[in-house]
Amino acid sequence: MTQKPVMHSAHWGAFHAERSGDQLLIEPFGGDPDPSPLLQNFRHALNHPARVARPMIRRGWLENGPGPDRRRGADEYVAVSWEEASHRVALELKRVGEAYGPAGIFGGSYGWSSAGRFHHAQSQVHRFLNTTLGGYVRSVNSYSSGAASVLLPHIVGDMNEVARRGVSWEEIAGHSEVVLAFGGLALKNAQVASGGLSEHTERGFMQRAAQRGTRFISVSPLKSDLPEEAQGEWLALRPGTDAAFILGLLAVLITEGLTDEAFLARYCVGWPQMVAYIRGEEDGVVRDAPWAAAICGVSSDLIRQFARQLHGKRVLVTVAHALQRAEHGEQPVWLGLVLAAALGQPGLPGGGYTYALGALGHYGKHHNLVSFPSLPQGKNGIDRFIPVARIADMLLNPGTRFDYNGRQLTYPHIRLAYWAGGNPFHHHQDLARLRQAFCQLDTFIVHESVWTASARHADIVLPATMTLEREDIGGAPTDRHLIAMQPVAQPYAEARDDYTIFRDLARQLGREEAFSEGRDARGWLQHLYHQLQEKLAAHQVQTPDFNQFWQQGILALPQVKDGGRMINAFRADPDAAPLPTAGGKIEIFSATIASFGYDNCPGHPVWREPQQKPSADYPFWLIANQPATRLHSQLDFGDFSQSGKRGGREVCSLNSEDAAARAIADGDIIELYNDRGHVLASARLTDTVMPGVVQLPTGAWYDPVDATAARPLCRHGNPNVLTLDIGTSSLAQGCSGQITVVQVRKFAGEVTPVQAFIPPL
Ligand SMILES: Nc1nc2c(c(=O)[nH]1)N[C@H]1C(S)=C(S)[C@@H](COP(=O)(O)OP(=O)(O)OC[C@H]3O[C@@H](n4cnc5c(=O)[nH]c(N)nc54)[C@H](O)[C@@H]3O)O[C@H]1N2
Ligand SMILES: Nc1nc2c(c(=O)[nH]1)N[C@H]1C(S)=C(S)[C@@H](COP(=O)(O)OP(=O)(O)OC[C@H]3O[C@@H](n4cnc5c(=O)[nH]c(N)nc54)[C@H](O)[C@@H]3O)O[C@H]1N2
Ligand SMILES: [Mo]
Repeated sequence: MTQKPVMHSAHWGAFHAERSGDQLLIEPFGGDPDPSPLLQNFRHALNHPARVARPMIRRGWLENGPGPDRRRGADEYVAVSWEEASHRVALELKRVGEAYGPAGIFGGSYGWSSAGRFHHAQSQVHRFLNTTLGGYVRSVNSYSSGAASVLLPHIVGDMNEVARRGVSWEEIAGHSEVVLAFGGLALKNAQVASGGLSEHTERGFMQRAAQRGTRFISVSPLKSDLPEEAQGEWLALRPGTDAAFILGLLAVLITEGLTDEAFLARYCVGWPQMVAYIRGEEDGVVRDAPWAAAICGVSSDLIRQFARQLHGKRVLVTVAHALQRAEHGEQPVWLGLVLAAALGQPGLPGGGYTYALGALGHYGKHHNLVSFPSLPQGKNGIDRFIPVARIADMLLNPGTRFDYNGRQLTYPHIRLAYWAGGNPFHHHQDLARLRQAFCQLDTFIVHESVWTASARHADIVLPATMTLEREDIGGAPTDRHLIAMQPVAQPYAEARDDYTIFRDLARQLGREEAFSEGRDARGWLQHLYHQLQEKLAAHQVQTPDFNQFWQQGILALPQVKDGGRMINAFRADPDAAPLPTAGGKIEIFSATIASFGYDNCPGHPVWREPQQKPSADYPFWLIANQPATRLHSQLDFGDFSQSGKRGGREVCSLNSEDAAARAIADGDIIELYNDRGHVLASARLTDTVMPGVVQLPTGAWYDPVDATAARPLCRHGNPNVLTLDIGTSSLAQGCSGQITVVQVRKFAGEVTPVQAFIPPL
């Protein structure tokens, strides 16, 4: 059966979809100059065997009732009717709510879910818990930018202002002479933006800039972090050592009189403290080029030449999210800013500092005049939270105190966790420890459309529709198209959308009106669209009515060119337009951060030895970065994601010489391991990964041979079996999962097929 193509949108692009038999034909939106191949992951997704067909309850929970249980992750499931499932969920929420209040419920529900702004699952969970149970323990910051989003407001300004309204791609194409990208500018990453992006323009901008003569330099352990189009240079640096490298560059600039002292004096606070630290006046350690070279694995000559080449040029420094997703991840973010300041660049067209350029399709873009309204969340009656990546610590250590951004907080005792639209067994570190943490709960409820590892650890799994099975509106503040996301199929089996599930639960809890305000899903879409119309009308912009918008499928929105707004005004007149920091200037030294007294994040940026570093037992750095073939774990069974695997297993790239030393051939199944577990992957030999480094992307669904093992073996290739679960520092407590240390060998055990996509019993 073939139907008319409909308009739809994902985090990785807008498209037309049409059913043809059991396949979907996907045609990228015609206005997209460089559509993402990730779209092809939808092709066979609708009826994939990994779909959750019916409400399911874990046998142990069904038989014994709520309570801590070590069988989570290794139990059977029993199919139940919707009536029974939602009745049991409602009763359990009532029980926990009455006994412990909102402080017993964790509703952070971190995760990317789908592009539609109404069915945004995390917003639905929050609204539901606020309107029915009076609130929940929430999570703050993100896995993306945990360290940076806490640090940047202290030293220059809000992260979104710096990343999204920093230096624009247009300015780079027109003005930058050097783009120094720590962590590179991989096009694989800019394919994606939350809420969707209808036009992929990074490739074109890099081409334009390179043609004009911009010199792109990628500092990274992987050559692939800079696309061909940039015609750039690759500087291979040991992972986790960028802070030392930048200190070495600063030392050269200082010694050779190449710093912009006038800029530093007028626009910054704390440069003298930085200089004293580099010169060793604080502790006797001189941080010069040879000192940095020994840490980073490059020559001191290279550091000297590199520093000299930056002087006198229009230089833009950008630091990828990846660098701060590591122990002391605050430091390279801070030092990137200090380097830009020492060169006197912030506020000049195409120069200065921008955070995470190219890491997401949002960054370096223009903004819509007004943004699409989000679903109102209601009021959370309690103010208890954790930094998002401290979830396992919280579940394992209730009542324990921890540091965060100058505060001492206490982990609450969580009895029930509710998740929709995220996959903690994708995003979190040290999965064996995470399983232990989830085993402490009384009850773990998950809405999912597919049997992810998180669903397999839940007590109650409620089948959710996929985005393709419902109507919604897709939009992002940096995308000039609003998309009417039209359904292409009926819900799979018994799946329901998150809103319908919550509305039914709210009814059983006697709070339906508070949750729904009497609207069905279409009613909410119209309501949110009308709010957008009103916001635009206040700027004299007329828009078609909802029905017309729905028929045309797309609406072009007016934008403003506000890139660099904050920093340009500051440069023009720092007294009239101070930065939103304590001193109104760029803080090379922050008295606020110093006052917190954290040795792992003092008042000015530093180099601190990480707890993890290569050793005789675990000599390799593992880079666990974002996958090129999917968004996180989403649609890992999809056509494009599968095309990147070998024999169904994830591919691990390693340097040919390292492989030869271990008699590993291309295509061999290798085992990566450390104290936390073992992971199998297919070896790919290459010279584009520096020696001493192996790379295994995130997102292969966790497939433990024995989930209850203390050091589990994942036969599919999920690197979070191996990553260490510690915060970046006492300041931000961010996720540090980007890098860890491992040993690698040819796998000698029995190889069994990947079973991650076969639903549990
Ligand atoms: N080691 C390591 N770990 C990392 C990172 C790293 O660099 N290294 N990166 C981190 C980063 S930056 C991030 S953002 C996280 C990402 O972590 P997540 O955002 O948790 O990952 P996703 O795979 O996007 O999870 C979204 C889930 O929502 C489900 N879903 C989609 N739509 C709906 C819906 O409408 N309703 C419901 N109920 N479910 C839906 C999908 O099936 C999927 O399972 O991972 C982090 N983890
Ligand atoms: N295709 C695709 N794109 C995505 C995502 C996805 O899942 N798939 N996820 C999106 C999300 S939610 C986010 S937050 C962003 C994340 O954006 P990032 O965190 O920046 O992305 P990564 O690919 O994890 O890392 C970028 C590169 O940094 C390099 N790197 C790692 N460690 C170091 C280091 O210590 N020093 C230096 N100099 N370089 C290092 C690695 O080689 C890596 O390829 O990506 C977004 N884009
Ligand atoms: Mo992220």
